[in-house]
Amino acid sequence: MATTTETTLVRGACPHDCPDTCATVVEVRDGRAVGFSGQAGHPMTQGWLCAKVRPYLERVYAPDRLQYPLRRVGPKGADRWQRVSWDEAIAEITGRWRGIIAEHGAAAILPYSYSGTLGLLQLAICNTRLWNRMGASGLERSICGAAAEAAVNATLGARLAPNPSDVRHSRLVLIWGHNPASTSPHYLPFLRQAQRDGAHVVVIDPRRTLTARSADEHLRPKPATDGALALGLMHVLFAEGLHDEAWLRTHSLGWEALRERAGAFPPERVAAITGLSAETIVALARRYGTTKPALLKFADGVQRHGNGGQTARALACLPAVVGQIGVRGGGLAYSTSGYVGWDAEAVGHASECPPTPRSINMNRLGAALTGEAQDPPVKALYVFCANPVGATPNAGLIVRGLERDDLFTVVHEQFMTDTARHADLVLPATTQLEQTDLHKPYGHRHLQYNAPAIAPLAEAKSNWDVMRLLAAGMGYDEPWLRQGAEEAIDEVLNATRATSPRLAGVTLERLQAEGTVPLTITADEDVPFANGVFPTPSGKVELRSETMAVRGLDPLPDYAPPAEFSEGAGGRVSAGDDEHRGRARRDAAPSETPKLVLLTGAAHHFVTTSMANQPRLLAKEGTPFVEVNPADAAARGIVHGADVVVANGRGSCTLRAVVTEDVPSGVAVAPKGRWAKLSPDGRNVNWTTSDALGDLAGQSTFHSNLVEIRPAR
Ligand SMILES: Nc1nc2c(c(=O)[nH]1)N[C@H]1C(S)=C(S)[C@@H](COP(=O)(O)OP(=O)(O)OC[C@H]3O[C@@H](n4cnc5c(=O)[nH]c(N)nc54)[C@H](O)[C@@H]3O)O[C@H]1N2
Ligand SMILES: Nc1nc2c(c(=O)[nH]1)N[C@H]1C(S)=C(S)[C@@H](COP(=O)(O)OP(=O)(O)OC[C@H]3O[C@@H](n4cnc5c(=O)[nH]c(N)nc54)[C@H](O)[C@@H]3O)O[C@H]1N2
Ligand code: SF4
Ligand SMILES: [Mo]
Repeated sequence: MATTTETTLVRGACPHDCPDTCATVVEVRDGRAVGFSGQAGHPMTQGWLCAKVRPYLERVYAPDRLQYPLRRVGPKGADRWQRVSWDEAIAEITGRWRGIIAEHGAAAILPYSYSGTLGLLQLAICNTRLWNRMGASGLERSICGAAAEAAVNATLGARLAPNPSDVRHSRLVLIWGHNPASTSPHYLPFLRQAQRDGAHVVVIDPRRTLTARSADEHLRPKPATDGALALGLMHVLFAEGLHDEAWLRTHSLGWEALRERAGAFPPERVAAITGLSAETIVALARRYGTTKPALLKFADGVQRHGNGGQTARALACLPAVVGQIGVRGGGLAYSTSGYVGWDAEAVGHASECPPTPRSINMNRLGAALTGEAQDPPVKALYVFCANPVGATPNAGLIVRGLERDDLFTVVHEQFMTDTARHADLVLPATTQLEQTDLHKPYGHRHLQYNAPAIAPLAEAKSNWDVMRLLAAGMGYDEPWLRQGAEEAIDEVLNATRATSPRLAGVTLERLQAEGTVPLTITADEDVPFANGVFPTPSGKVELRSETMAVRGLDPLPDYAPPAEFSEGAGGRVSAGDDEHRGRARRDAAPSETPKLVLLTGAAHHFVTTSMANQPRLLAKEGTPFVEVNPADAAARGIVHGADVVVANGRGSCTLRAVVTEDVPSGVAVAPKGRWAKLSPDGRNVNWTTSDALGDLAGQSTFHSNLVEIRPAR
């Protein structure tokens, strides 16, 4: 007789670096996850998951999931391993760390993590507590959106954004250097509805992206010229009296200085810089000045340039010029992460710890490992929730650093990534189905609790469980290094709620019972800044920003091309690394044709390198490719479907040429995320990307990347 086993449903959160922070439901039978879906009725998720996360159970139960701690037996990077016990692994790590601390100090230990999960416990708390207690080197987390975050904060005082569904009130939507059809897919149904109701959608992106395909208008400026375009629009708005002077007088600081700055950007000059026609620029300005409500939506891709900080400043100022801040259906949609900030002391307990001895910019990891970090040099690296060899610029230099015999590297991972394979010890990590967490989104305003649905696979452990073992192994006995998962989350929640009215009534019990809990946003706050409160130093929108001036930066938005475009690619390969530079230079053959700007934004089926090893998603994404315009292909003898070498002074990789009008002449596109070890020549685009820092907040500059492309022999 057949027995019916009971199915339980467990609510969770998608952990990935994505503004949608979907609410998930795991169906569990006999301790095994048998179903995975999006929660019906959730205001953002609306019952469906994106193409990349829908097959999540294939990831959870993948045959190549790491199951046991592994110790390297061959040379570094040779991928030869021996299984060890957790006790042995923890004893070895803490023993090595104690020796390094005794000889060099704890600053010689560098934790490196970023966005494998965005959870409060498994990321934020794990980023801080153990390392603060130890006095390890800090990490400057500026690989993604640091410049835009700083620019938006300086201009408006906080990163607040409209409810995504409020786009239905918009009559005009500018989607600027942002590709939500791939990177925030749950925004698209709201946008489509707005379009059906008559909103005009303009996408501003050099590439014809999935988002651009369904826009009403697609403008294709040259890369990194958006600051000039925004100032050019302001020029026309002010010159034609389309600015909202009454609003500017009441709510902003420095609008006359901005008007003067914009005066230097007449349409003809901006046309020469951006490659758009002067008529197009004037037409867009008039449309933006006369169609209301008008929403400007951007994300982080557009600011990953040497001048990205000033670009983001110009974009953040634009809605104020037309008086569209605080208007339903108008405004700036960048991020909702400013509604609540977790209480930093509860997260990291820094006040009970030694001061952080120094901070290393994560974009400079390769340089740091090969000589830039001195006194002490980095002697130990602990990587979790990140895959720097695949995702961090100037990857060739990172690999050289990881090959150092005197560097002790531990990687805590779900899979044997490009980074893990260079480790001395690899520790198996749980997936989101096997761990507890709390998620605060950056694209909407609902908290999402993630309850564990199944037991950890084999010997996998969560980040927090490993942190607790490491703390115990180091002999640290602070209670906040021993808490259970729920206890740690509860501590931060309570501390944050004590000062943040937006968490009023939000308790752990309620999160566990309801899964999804909206932030408490009062009616006068529902449209960001409608109450006229701007938490800047002046209490106004700072078009002229004192915060920027204090940092020694231009207080007004401006445009200058990124250094890469004037110095040439590879001009900034890390100082003192002549051998690497020489080798990389040889990879870049001398060429008669001008270099192309290589943009490496999001792939549709991966989140950076996460999922880029899942066979069915790889099949959908196809062979690693680079898109080249037909004119550029012809000039270089490049044939559609043939292999090409993409190279500059930093390094090279081999990709399949896709010859297409989807990219304009002068620009090439090869989406990020490919695993080097699954690529034709064992390298990905980040062998070419620059580790130079941008103009604000130590920002990465992935897209300011000049390359040569030639047929592979
Ligand atoms: N499917 C998928 N979704 C993702 C991710 C992913 O890897 N895959 N990554 C996640 C992460 S980590 C992030 S930060 C977000 C990023 O989200 P987005 O910012 O939307 O994504 P990107 O593709 O990085 O960049 C957006 C667009 O910027 C364009 N761009 C580059 N340079 C310029 C420029 O100079 N001017 C203009 N106008 N446009 C330019 C690119 O062509 C690209 O289409 O997405 C998240 N979501
Ligand atoms: N060329 C180029 N490169 C880029 C960008 C670009 O535009 N162009 N964009 C950059 C951006 S925006 C970002 S945000 C970064 C992202 O860079 P990373 O944060 O390094 O992101 P991923 O490459 O997705 O690697 C995350 C890793 O974490 C692991 N992981 C997932 N969950 C857990 C967990 O719970 N515990 C542990 N221990 N591990 C876990 C995953 O298996 C995965 O290997 O990439 C950057 N890289
Ligand atoms: S990656 Fe984004 S869209 Fe996909 S399930 Fe996760 S949160 Fe939702
Ligand atoms: Mo990112």
